[in-house]
Amino acid sequence: MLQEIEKRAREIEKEWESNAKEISDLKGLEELRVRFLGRKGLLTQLFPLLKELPPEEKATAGRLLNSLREKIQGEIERLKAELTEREREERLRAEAYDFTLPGMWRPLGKLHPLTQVRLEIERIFMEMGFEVASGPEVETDYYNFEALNIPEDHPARDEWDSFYISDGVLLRTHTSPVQIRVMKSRKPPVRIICPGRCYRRDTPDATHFPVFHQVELLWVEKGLTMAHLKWVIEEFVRQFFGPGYEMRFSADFFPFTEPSAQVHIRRKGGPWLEIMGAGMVDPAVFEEVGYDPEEVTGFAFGLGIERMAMLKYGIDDIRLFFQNDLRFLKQF
Ligand code: FA5
Repeated sequence: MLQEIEKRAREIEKEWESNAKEISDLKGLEELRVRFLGRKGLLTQLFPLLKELPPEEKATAGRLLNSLREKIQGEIERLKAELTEREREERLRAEAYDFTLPGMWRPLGKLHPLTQVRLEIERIFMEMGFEVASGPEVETDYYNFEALNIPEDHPARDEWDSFYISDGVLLRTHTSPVQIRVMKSRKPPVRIICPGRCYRRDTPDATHFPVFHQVELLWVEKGLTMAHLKWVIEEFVRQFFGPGYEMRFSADFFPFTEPSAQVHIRRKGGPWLEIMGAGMVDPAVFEEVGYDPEEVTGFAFGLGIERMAMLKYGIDDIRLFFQNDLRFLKQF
């Protein structure tokens, strides 16, 4: 019986040793502990046999089994500490940031310079008390020409040659039709600006493009004069450009304003650039929209956003805005 127990103990020890070598995680270790030392464990099962041995053999076998149990227990403790540490390190390694990796790079978009300029223009006029209005880019002959006192055979139409969608329907050549739409829809006083895209059959050159942007302004109220017009434009130019620029008014003609003017701007010493047409609203236009020209007066202008941007940023060719060359666009 003693030999039998000793033999079993040796086998268990061997089996433990080979099993313990294979262990790679805490879960496996716990399974092994249960298999050898658990309530029905391989080693545990030998202890009841001691009762059947004579006293002197019992002591020998008892020592043997106890020392084996202690050995296994000791190794379990050691493995447990080792595996815990290893698992902690693995977790840390998986969670840790590698600061030597290259950073993630995401290109950041920007507003197009024309959009930036438009927003700046809107800001200045909104602070002066103007409201932003809008109208369609596909317009009828009536709003684009007729109602603005430009009848069908008027020579001014040549200047604003456009792209026609169908008979009497065209891509608007300026933002002035919005004046008509707004005045027809409400009573004076009116104080609006209208930024928007315009189209003309202009051959592209350094200062012209077939698609461009204007900002229309219209102020109608009792008692407005040319002096108000001049102040609004001067104040706007002062805020938009700051010092270092010069402005000049000169006489012009538009069928829908009387008198009419054009405004040129230049950087001190640079070439003049026409930025807008302006004038006092013609009585014929007021009559067309149902306002009484004896009662109210008003003024309007239409300025070119591209030209404003060219002057502000020192750009000498309008075509750069539409080429989408990132080397150009990134500068703003
Ligand atoms: C007009 O379009 C009038 N509607 C302006 C106006 C409004 C006058 C209200 C009186 C009262 P004009 O054709 O001059 O006017 O154009 C005004 C501005 O638009 C020009 O000064 C210029 O800055 C810009 N512009 C005109 N055509 C082009 C183009 N092909 N490319 C770029 N900018 C242009």
